Amino acid sequence: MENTIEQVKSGMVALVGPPNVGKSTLLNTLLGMKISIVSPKPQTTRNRILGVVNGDDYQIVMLDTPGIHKAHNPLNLEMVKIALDSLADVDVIVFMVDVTMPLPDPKTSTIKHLEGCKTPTVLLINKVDMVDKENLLPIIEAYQKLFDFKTILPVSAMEGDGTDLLIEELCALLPTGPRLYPDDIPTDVTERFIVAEMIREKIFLLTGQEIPYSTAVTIESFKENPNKQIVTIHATIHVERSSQKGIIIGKGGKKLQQIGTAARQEIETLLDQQVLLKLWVKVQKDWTSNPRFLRELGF
Ligand SMILES: Nc1nc2c(ncn2[C@@H]2O[C@H](COP(=O)(O)OP(=O)(O)OP(=O)(O)O)[C@@H](O)[C@H]2O)c(=O)[nH]1
Ligand SMILES: [Mg+2]
Repeated sequence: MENTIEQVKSGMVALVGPPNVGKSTLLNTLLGMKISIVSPKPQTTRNRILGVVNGDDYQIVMLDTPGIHKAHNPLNLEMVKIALDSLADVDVIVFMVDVTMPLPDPKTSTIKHLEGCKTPTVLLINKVDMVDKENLLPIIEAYQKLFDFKTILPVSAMEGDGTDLLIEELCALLPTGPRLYPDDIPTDVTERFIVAEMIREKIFLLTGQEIPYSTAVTIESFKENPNKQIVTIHATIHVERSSQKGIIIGKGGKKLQQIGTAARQEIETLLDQQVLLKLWVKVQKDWTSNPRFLRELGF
């Protein structure tokens, strides 16, 4: 009997661009589930988040990445490095911009990182739900002059507008081969990682100023009750200074409670189980520039 491996359009795609343009939103929309956290603040994503988008005749392995920005401290330098490293060894680059933002300067902006890359690059102009359609053409034409994009697609990652066309375009650029990942596993990140990220997302949503950028979350324990009724999760929120600890905890513990409730609800949806979430806040002095702690966080 002949043993043939199914051949499909299959390969790796890096999703890169400036912060806050909607990269993580797009990954979640394509997957039909939330694995990558989203917030209205820039520099939300800190890691490379792999998502496997499967169709009957394709498998797109998409890498969501931190927004490329001018980095100063070691944490941000690591984040930008993760994004730039993802440009190597992919079959296609998807570069995303926000239609409401001014056109980038090709010499100084993130676009300069595409120069010299031989990999075919698709430009996604995201958030088109925010502008009138008739204003799009001049924007597309202006981007055409900036770089030799294979194609330029206006999309709304949030509303899923233009994503079918994106998949078609990616399939046209991907090689034919076997699927690289099993087709029933949407990501390579662990549940523990996503849980920590969901807590971090709530901190991005519920606190201001420098607090989100001074915060990291680690999972201390993750215990499933033998009768599978409830999962108990203990997590630590690390901050850089003791004044920040007070802000995260809030008056009478209110802020921490808000963060915990919002995170728990989302973790319950993810795990499809009841969750008991316990949060601690710990000062890890100046952790964003502490190489050892950054290593502990997986950087
Ligand atoms: N109106 C509109 N808003 C969007 C769309 N896509 C994303 N957003 C919003 O834009 C903000 C940033 O979205 P993210 O997906 O976190 O952006 P990102 O590029 O992953 O950001 P970083 O991880 O910080 O680099 C959030 O408030 C999203 O809800 C879109 O298509 N339309
Ligand atoms: Mg992101």
